[in-house]
Amino acid sequence: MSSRIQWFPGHMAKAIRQFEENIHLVDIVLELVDARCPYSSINPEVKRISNGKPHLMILTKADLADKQQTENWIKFFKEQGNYAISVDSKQNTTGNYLTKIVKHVLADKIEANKAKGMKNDSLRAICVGVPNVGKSTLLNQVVKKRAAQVGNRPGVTKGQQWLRSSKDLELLDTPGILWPKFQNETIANKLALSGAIKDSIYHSDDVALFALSIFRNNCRESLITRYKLNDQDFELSDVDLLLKITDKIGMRDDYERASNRIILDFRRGKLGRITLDDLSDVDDNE
Ligand SMILES: Nc1nc2c(ncn2[C@@H]2O[C@H](COP(=O)(O)OP(=O)(O)OP(=O)(O)O)[C@@H](O)[C@H]2O)c(=O)[nH]1
Ligand SMILES: [Mg+2]
Repeated sequence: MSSRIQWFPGHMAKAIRQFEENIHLVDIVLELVDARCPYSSINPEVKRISNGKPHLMILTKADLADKQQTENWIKFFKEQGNYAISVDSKQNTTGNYLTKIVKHVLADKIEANKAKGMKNDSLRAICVGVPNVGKSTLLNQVVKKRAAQVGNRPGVTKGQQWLRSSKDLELLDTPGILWPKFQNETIANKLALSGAIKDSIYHSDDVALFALSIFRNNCRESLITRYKLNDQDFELSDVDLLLKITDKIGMRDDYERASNRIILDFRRGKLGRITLDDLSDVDDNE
């Protein structure tokens, strides 16, 4: 799949360049990853560009991810020396929670500012992450208004935008960034499934087949209920299972339409809370 897709359009290069240009303006980097694929949505460029700045990993859309898996991933990231939290940005309390954590991570800086008599100096944060991960939604929660445009497709935020909260925090919202090279096709599939990649640049049947290969182990009961399957259907190959589902949900042989349905059902949480990344996916050579 990755070989067939132009992953790195010009505006991605521009977004990375802007991130590099603005890193010196901020006190902290908020790196958003999708709780459903927290490992696959880490952008290896972010740590490099952050250049040692305080860094907070935020696992977004935790309401859609498996709770236990999210805890496992947070523990993993903390063991790697990161600050890490998970959020559900649909909750109105999330903005205050994030402000509190940012102030905790920057406690030393706040103390130093006070000592210099700069008590009211704003803290500045930049928010980065793959497209559609929930950057603008989260920042809107912090500033408590719809200051940034949001939408359920990648590429909604087109340029950088400063947002200001009443709590001494200035936040730089940025367009989503994908990186030049994907380590492998699995990562590309997970990002496509979670909605980080424009629908027009992948084949929905490829992504749906990938999804079924995971879901048949992760959420078999949900598949049975939602698509009117039975246990024997799971003896079928992924391709035949997709054709079976297509038929069962009344789409005859339009497997592409059925593929889109499966992808959307996952994204909307209709198949339950599912995490695509497993700790066993971690590459020990990193
Ligand atoms: N269920 C759930 N949906 C979320 C959460 N955060 C964001 N969303 C949804 O995800 C979609 C994308 O949100 P945005 O805030 O526009 O994402 P973004 O990262 O700014 O996207 P780009 O600007 O395109 O890079 C929207 O439909 C949000 O409602 C969350 O915590 N849980
Ligand atoms: Mg945005």
